[in-house]
Amino acid sequence: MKISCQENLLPAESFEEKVRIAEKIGFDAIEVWGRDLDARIKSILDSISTSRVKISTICSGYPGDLLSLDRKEREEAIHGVIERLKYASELGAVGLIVVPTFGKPKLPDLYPLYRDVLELERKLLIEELRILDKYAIDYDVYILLEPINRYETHFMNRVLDAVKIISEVYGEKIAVMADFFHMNIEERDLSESILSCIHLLRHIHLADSNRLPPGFGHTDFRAPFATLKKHGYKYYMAYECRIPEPVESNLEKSLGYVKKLIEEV
Ligand code: LER
Ligand code: MN
Repeated sequence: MKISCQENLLPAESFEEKVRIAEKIGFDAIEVWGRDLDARIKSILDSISTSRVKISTICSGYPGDLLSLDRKEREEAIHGVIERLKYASELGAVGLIVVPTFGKPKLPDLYPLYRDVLELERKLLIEELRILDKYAIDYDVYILLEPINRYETHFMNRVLDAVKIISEVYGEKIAVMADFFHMNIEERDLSESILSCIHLLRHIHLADSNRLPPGFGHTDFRAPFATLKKHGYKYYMAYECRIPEPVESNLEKSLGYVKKLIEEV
């Protein structure tokens, strides 16, 4: 298991300095945001060229909405995902994190043509993922579908929702990413949930119950970490949380806690 940290959590102005701090704290990689990558990719590549720190993943940052009612917005999202798959490949990252939509449904309820709006959304997303899978194969990176809790989206709240969608795409490069903060709200048992998607699991977001760093809330990471270890999970877990001041020493403290747990389970 390798551990990454989202770029915005690292207390520095320049990317070069963030890489230095990530390395000093003991992270293996940095997760970058998908915005403005065109302008930033060269300096990101330059910054990691002399470091052991890698780029684990790209988090979203594309325009549009894959489940918008407006064709232009869907096309923008499809194009934006394709562009970031290329960047992921150039950065040597595992893939791009994709949240199909935030908030309420934007499509109409077409009952009885579809059972409900969720069925229509699922069918639309599956067709889009079939298009995107071809690019992901070419670039040899994953599209990492992220289930998000019910307060942020109505669509794909649980890891099994993502597994079911992927099983209908018949794609090679569509995978699940599991976020401990969202799982803590939506799943009955963290370890069982991990187990239910382990064959498709290619990335994880790390946060405690209160979205502070692991060790600062009440999530019990032991059983899910043991499941990951038992099944030889070899991809990244990336910190996505709020870090209380002083940021650098709290990141260090939490990372120590996570590494010790992984060793112990
Ligand atoms: C949003 O809550 C989240 O978890 C992000 O990873 C989505 O991009
Ligand atoms: Mn997340």
